[in-house]
Parts: sequence; structure tokens; C-alpha cells
Amino acid sequence: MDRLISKLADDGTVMMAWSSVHDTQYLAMLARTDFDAITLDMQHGMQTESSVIAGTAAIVPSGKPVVVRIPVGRFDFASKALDSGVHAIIAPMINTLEDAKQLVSFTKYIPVGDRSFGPTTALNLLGQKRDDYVTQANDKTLALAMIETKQAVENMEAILDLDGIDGVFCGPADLSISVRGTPVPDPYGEDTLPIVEGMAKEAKARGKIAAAFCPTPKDANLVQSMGFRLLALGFDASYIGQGADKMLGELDFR
Ligand code: 3PY
Ligand code: MG
Repeated sequence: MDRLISKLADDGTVMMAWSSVHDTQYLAMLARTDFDAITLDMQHGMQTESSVIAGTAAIVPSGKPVVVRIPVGRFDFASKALDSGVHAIIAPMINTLEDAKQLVSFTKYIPVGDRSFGPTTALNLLGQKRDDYVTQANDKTLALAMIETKQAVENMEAILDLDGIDGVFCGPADLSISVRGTPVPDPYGEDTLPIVEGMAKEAKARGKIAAAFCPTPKDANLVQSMGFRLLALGFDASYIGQGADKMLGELDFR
């Protein structure tokens, strides 16, 4: 159960793969890379309810924690994903304190939230005893609120102050769209950098986690230097595409 929080202890930086592809053999391979954790993306990625459950079962034996980004507002599935053995939930578009309360209600057991009892699959997969799991889950599984609109930025401090919210997760593309008022994203563009820095600062001030999606290693280096410690890097297409192109690029005859 400590898989994710132990990696974050002592200010460690955790690198997460970000996966849209739901083949279980592929996910087991991804889990054998040097990534510290695997995120299954249901919002824009092609992960589905059944692929998250099957994917979690395929990844957990590797010892790596599984993180799930639920679709917008699918707090019911946040509970079920935790029941399937997942270690953290990333919830997109948490714009208001009300949204954050909903997230907490479905991801934390009483007295913090109202998560309903039923982690049988998680117990089997993680090799946990029932009472140990339910008494430790609130601290050892994470609820991360995505901050990716102007409205969310306005409400960020209240969201971070909420008991049960373990941290904020920066969505740099949507944030730039919301700030600029155009549909063309500019992740980590100049105009959003002060906001992004503020996320790290406010999270740290409360002893909470600053997490972020990083399209490129350059972005990861930048936000890590600002204090973000849970970083999702790239996505499947970049892992497969860049790996293939690198091998082909090393051929002398092409
Ligand atoms: C964003 O950048 O908006 C995200 O949601 C990252 O996946
Ligand atoms: Mg987004």
C-alpha cells in the first residue's frame, strides 16, 4: 500500500508513464521500464472501465503503483478504480470547492469522505488484510485535483485546504487554453508560468503534493525545479514513436 507514498517521501521525484493504450501485455511491458508508476488515462486516453481493471491486474505484480485519470465527473469510477487496486486518482477539471468535495467523498473512507466499502479485488492484488487496508487507505491512496482552468486557479487555495485532497495536478494544455481564451494550447507558455509556480508553492506550503503533466523532458525539468514532485512524462505514442525513430536513425544505410 505504501508503493506510491514511499516514493514521494523525503522530497523524492516520482516519474509516471501516461498510457492511453489498453493492451495488457503492453502495459506489463511499460511497467518493466524505469518509470516509477503507470497512469491509465480514461479522460483523453482510450482506457475504459474494463481496461483499467485488467490493466491494474497486469501492472500490480511488477511492484509499480497504478494511477488512474478518471473522465470528468466520474467520481463513482474513482471508488471502483481504488477497489481494483489503484493507488491514486487524478480527477480532471476540478474547478470549484464543490467539485473537490465530490472527489473526496468518493475516494476517502469516513471520517474524511464517504467511500463505500468493497475493496476485495485490491486486497487480493495488493496482498492486504481488510482492516489494514481500510484504516490506511485514506493516507496511502491519493486524491489529486486537476487545476487546469482560470476558475480552478481562483479556487485553488480552498481546494488545497480541503481535508482529503492530497495534492493538485497541473494540466498545462487546458490551463493555457483557459488563460488565453483560444483553443490552441501552449503548455508551460510564458503567460501561465507564474500560475504554475504558484501551484507548487501553495501545495508545498500545506505539505501537499504538486503534480503535473509534462509533454516533454524539458517541461519535466522545468516543473521539477519549481517544486513539482509527481510528474507524468509524455504518452504512449511518444514512447513507441521516439523509440522506433531512434533505432531507425542509428542505421548507417538510411
Ligand atoms: C492538460 O494539459 O490539460 C492535461 O489534461 C494533461 O493531460
Ligand atoms: Mg486537461
